Amino acid sequence: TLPDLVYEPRYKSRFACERYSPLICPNQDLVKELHIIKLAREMESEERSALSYSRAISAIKAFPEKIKSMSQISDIPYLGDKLTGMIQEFLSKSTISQARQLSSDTRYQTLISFTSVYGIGPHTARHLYDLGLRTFDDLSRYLGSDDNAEGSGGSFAWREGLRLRDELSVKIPRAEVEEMGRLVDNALQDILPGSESTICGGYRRGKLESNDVDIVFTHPQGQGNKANNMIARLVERMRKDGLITHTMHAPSVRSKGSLRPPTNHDGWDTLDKSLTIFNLPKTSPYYKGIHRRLDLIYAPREVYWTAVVGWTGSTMFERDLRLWAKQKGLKFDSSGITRRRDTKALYATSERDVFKLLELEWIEPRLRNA
Ligand code: TTP
Ligand code: MN
Ligand code: MN
Ligand code: MN
Repeated sequence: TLPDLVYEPRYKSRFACERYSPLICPNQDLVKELHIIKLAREMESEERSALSYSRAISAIKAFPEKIKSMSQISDIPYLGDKLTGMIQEFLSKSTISQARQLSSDTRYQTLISFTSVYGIGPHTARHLYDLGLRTFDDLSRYLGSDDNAEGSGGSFAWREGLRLRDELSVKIPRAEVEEMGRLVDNALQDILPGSESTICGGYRRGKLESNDVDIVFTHPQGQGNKANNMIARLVERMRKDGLITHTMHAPSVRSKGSLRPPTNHDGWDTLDKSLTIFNLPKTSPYYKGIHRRLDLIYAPREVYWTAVVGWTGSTMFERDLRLWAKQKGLKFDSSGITRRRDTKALYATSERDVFKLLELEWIEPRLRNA
């Protein structure tokens, strides 16, 4: 038989992990407009609707040419009647009326600004909005009044989040991300020589500016999920050096001495991690006195490359990696790949090997901006 000579463009795939998704696509203006509607759905916790928009946006990101007529889009997956109508509107007016309405809507604007406070999600933001709060000043007055009903734990975290909000909303340029990576690696080599670390997240996908820094690390002898509390030791070391000022989530500390198995606490993976607030030393040439968000993730040696793939993202790419794996009889998350029928663990020896095990064609990090 003849080989299949019909070239199937990748953008047609229903799986983001098969498509090439550049950081900036030819239809970026359309994507921006749809993104507003998606965010509005997220703010209202309309998860299904938000996911439909995410899927459509992600599919459009992989389309290789500028959309000029409706005839071009028939092969793009996830474009139902509603989305098709919006694209039609965009082609004639260069805007989408629903997106325009939303961007000038007080509720939308307020919910977006409240969720920009670390620790405040859509649910809390809606609650605060319903109490009549509209500005950060309203929010600080409310938190300061001590007659709020949120309980001390919640309001303490928000107060810190609010205090740091302006700093944490400043994006991090690549050079500073790299400086942070060096400082983390130095600390790591001090406590455990021979450790290895990779800066993942948006930085690895080529973003010029990141919202935070995600670093996955391991050690050649590191086995088991906790591996001598590597996360706790690294965080403690960096705290002593003044590099880390806050830790928001540290499962290793909470479950210290506990015999419970690792839990899939955040719905992502079971890896040991700490979500921290980082501060460059004054001696650094990049020092600007701005706190940064830093996520540290420890991966046992045998799942290091799976963790690197899992934390490189994008979120849609990760979501579809999980669905793709399922369809192949496998289970994928950052903490490992397992075969479903016998729960046998499959270990990858490189990033490319992760793709190979999943029977996926290689896609470089910069094309994973799904
Ligand atoms: P994020 O840091 O949330 O996002 P990002 O790095 O893509 O973009 P930026 O920080 O500039 O806003 O997450 C990094 C990747 O890690 C994300 O694409 C999916 C994955 N991830 C997890 O595996 N577990 C988690 O708990 C989160 C939040 C993300
Ligand atoms: Mn938030
Ligand atoms: Mn990130
Ligand atoms: Mn992160």
